[in-house]
This record gives sequence, structure tokens and C-alpha cells, in this order.
Amino acid sequence: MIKKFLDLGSQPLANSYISKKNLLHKEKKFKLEIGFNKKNYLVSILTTVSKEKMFNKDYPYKSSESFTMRKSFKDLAKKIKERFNPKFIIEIGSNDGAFISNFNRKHVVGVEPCKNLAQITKKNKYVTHSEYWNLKLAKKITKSKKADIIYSANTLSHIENLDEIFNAVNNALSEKGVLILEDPSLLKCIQNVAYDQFYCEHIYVFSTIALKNILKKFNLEVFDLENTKTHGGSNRYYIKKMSNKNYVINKNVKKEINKEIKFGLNKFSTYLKFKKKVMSSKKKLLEIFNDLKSKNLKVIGYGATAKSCTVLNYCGIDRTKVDYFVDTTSYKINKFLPGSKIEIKKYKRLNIKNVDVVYLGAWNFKDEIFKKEKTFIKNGGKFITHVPYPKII
Ligand code: JHZ
Repeated sequence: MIKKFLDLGSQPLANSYISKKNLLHKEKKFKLEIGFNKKNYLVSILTTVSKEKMFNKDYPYKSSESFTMRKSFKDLAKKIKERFNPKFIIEIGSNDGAFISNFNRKHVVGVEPCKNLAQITKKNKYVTHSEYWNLKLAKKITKSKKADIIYSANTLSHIENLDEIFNAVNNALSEKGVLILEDPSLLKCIQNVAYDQFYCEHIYVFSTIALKNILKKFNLEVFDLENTKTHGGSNRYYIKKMSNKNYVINKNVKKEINKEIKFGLNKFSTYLKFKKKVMSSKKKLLEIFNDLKSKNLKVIGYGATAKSCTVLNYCGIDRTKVDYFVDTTSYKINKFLPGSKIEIKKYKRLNIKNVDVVYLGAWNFKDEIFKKEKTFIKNGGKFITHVPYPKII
């Protein structure tokens, strides 16, 4: 039933940054192929990696690293308080606490299997279960009361067994409770040729039409939806039990569904067109890098993202094309990007004296980065982005 439409080659684990002493070790690689399920419209990667290999005590990504994400979580927390006035919130994938830290400790519980991240919220006195979300854990957390809100951002797309997730959610959510999910939008990903949304951790990139089909099995339904700018364009879904008549279904749900169908997210041919665009994106990006090299310009990368791993390894971009990356995440500094083995250095404000062109690994934070680097831009510094098509800006 799942038909493959894209092959992004053999890829290392996207978040497995290499330390200097392991640089010569052979990296384990996995096929990165993407497929479309014609029955429920779900788009997924075809070879999955065990969750223990990806989400463990060494997980490098921290949501709080960016101002954009901190602001997005703060604004949402305010909205949730005003609209739902919840007394008991569970966050699945609480990371370093960027969302839960906006709530009173009495009202919120985090679930975070990556022990290094859970440690941060525990230290800040937030109840955190350092386990994978499942039915057993859901029952344990909601033994005395069910949740008013269950929130999960950029986590559901990382969990292979969706049945397990929604079974557990159904059990933990009160009858009048609301599940809020936030993940990159497939429509935006395809429209923007942002093929780097696909990597080992992103098992799914959801469309509303696929999510609707999955939720139906669990008697859950989307009653409201917001398009957000985070992570290159995401959807925030407000979901309730079908039996809960407290909320009417907002018109914008149908509107989004119509938009997706009009674009063709329910048709395999759309994904074949996407594949062609991805292939020409690779060609164009390589032309840009080769041209810069022929002019002897100094090129570095900005934001050693998980997404960059897909681009660098699919396009075959290595140290011969990009000198090094800069990143603010302490865990990544002085390590090397998986596969391409490009070094990651501690972020320092860009200076035209040291660098000519900067590849935006974190293109999803373009506005935040451009604001920060306005002097570099004013002095003639340039950036490369591959979204929505490779160009120098
Ligand atoms: P960012 C991760 O993906 C992994 P990545 C994960 N699988 C996922 O789904 C998303 O996050 C949510 C740095 N940076 O958010 C910080 C600067 O150095 O695009 C980060 O390393 N300076 C969980 O890795 C990276 O860029 C800056 O000014 O693709 C951004 O990573 C800013 C703004 C960021 O996610």
C-alpha cells in the first residue's frame, strides 16, 4: 500500500554528531526513502531506526536554543491558559522545558525519554517522566486525574507506533480534554521543496488529510487548526474526542483540507513532481557551491541542524565546499556533522573579514538570523538557502 517516491540515499543518523576522536570510525548508515500510503495519505520514511538509537541520554537538540521557539511556546501557553484554563497538562516530548516552563509546576507534567534533557526540567522542579510515551506511562501519570490538555510539538512525527500513541492519549485525556499537536506541515514541505524535513527522526511528515484518517480510528477529531511559521511552516491541531460536544468544528479545518486536496496531497503524482523538484534543487545547489569555490570565496554553514544532514549527504557537500559550521548548541560545538564530517565551531557574530558566504542550515530561522547578522549583511555578506529553491541572498 505504501509507494516509494523519493530516494535520498544512504544517510547517517541526523543528530549523531561526531567527536574528534571518533572521526575515523565507520558511521552506520540507513536508507532514506520516502513513501506515500495511498489508503490513508500518510507520508513516511520507509526504513526506520530504533527509538533507543536516536532518543537517548545524548540527545543534542534543545528547543530553548532559539528565541523564535521560546516565543512561540510562550505565546501558545498564554493562549492555552486563556482559552482552556487547564488544571492538568501533560507534554509529550518536553525537551528542555521550553513549553512547560511557562506553567505553574503544580499544573504540568513532562514526558521526555532523553535523560540529558529530562534532567534539565527535573532540576527546575518540573515533574518529568524520563520514559517513552505509551499506555502504561499514560495510566501511571493519570491514575488520580485525567489530563485537560495534552500537548506535543515536533514529537509525534518521531514516533513510529501511532496506534500506541493515540491509545495512550485516549486513555490519559479527560472527556472534555484537548490534545494539541504541532508538527511540520506536509503541504509547506512539498510547496517549499524542503526535502530536508525528511531524516531518520522524522518518520512522518503529516498532512491534515492523513492525520484525520489516523485519528478516526481512535474516535478523535480535529476541531481547530492554526498554520504556524515554526520549523518552516507547521500546523497546530486542536483535537477532541468525537463524543465531546463542547467544541464545534471550526471552518478553518475544512479550509485546510480543501487546500491540501486542491494541491494534490491525496495523489501520488504530486509526490513524483516533488521528486523531480528535489533532484533539480540538488543540481542547482551544487552549481552554486562549485561556482563559489571556483571564485575562491570562503563559505561556512550556519546552524548544524538535523535537516542539514539530509542536504549535505544527499547532495554530497563536504569540507571541500563548506569550511565549517557555526552553532550555538554547546553539545554540537567542536564536533563534526554526521556523514559530511564538516566541523562545527562555536558561534561568533558573522564578520565579513572572515567569511564571504554563509549556507543557512537553519533556514527555518532565517528572520531571526538575518536580524542578528544585520551588520554582516550591511557589509555585503551573503547567504545561500535551498528553500524554496537554491539561491544566494
Ligand atoms: P532546528 C531538530 O531539528 C530535531 P533541526 C528534531 N528532530 C526536530 O524535529 C526539530 O528540531 C524540531 C542553531 N542555531 O530547530 C541551534 C544557531 O546556532 O532548525 C540548532 O542547532 N543560531 C527534534 O536540528 C539549529 O541551529 C541561531 O541563531 O533541524 C536549529 O535547529 C539559531 C536560531 C539556531 O532543528
